[in-house]
Amino acid sequence: TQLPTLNIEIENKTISIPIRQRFQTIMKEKRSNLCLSADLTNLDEIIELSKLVGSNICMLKIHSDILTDFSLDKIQQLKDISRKFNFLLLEDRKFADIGNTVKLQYTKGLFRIVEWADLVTVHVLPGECIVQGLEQAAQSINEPRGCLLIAQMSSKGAFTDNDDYVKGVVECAKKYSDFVIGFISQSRLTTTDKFLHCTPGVHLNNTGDQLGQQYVTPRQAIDERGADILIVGRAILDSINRAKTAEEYQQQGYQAYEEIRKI
Ligand code: 5BU
Repeated sequence: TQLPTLNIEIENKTISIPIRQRFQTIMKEKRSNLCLSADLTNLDEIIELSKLVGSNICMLKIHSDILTDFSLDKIQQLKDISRKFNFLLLEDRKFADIGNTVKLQYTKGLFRIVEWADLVTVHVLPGECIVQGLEQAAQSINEPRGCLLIAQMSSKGAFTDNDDYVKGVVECAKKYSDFVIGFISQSRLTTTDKFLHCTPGVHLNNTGDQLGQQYVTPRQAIDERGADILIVGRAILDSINRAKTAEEYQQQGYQAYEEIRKI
């Protein structure tokens, strides 16, 4: 099945860009492998923050179910900003149910995620049917959509710390590689550059939080954890100057990425 692609008009010619290629182009053009995890409970505040750091990030990740003021109007505003500043929107939904249910969760309810999120996160615990359900639902939208499979987690004692499980996730990614563009991971899982490895648990000053989160530095995430994309939340959100801190993570992250991945 052919997934819809983003149609962009250039000199009256329409070209189609698949989401994987678009992501890689954004990273190169903006010299950024920084994904801001905007874990704030107010969408108005996220909208303002996205304008402040829009030029520093390649992706903005949100949890729509923690927002107290979610509306489709406001999420459309965020989508417009993401197009203007050229970054992707990731809804960290962590789908984890059977194909039929995730299809409904992706398209219906208050959030109608498929209408605005370029990417979503997915647990493969239920088996490959979860990816089939989401991919089917994505075909109702005339814009490119993709997902990141959660292969490994950053939290202490995660049950994803199991080789057989991770192997299964990688197999699933290979089988559905039109829709699956990468992983949420804590190590390099494939030798090809086809799959983007996105790594949460990144902080320059802390080693963890009180609830099991475990941090490494941007350089360690890339060098030791095989990251392409750094997912950074509180290190930026809790800093005194969010814009300046985002710029620091962008610069440190991309410099290490260029050196280590030799791109
Ligand atoms: P932090 O503030 O940088 O710790 O936030 C990390 C974000 O990444 C947060 O939104 C988590 O829900 C998300 N996350 C994570 O921390 N670890 C994981 O393994 C996965 C997601 Br999957």
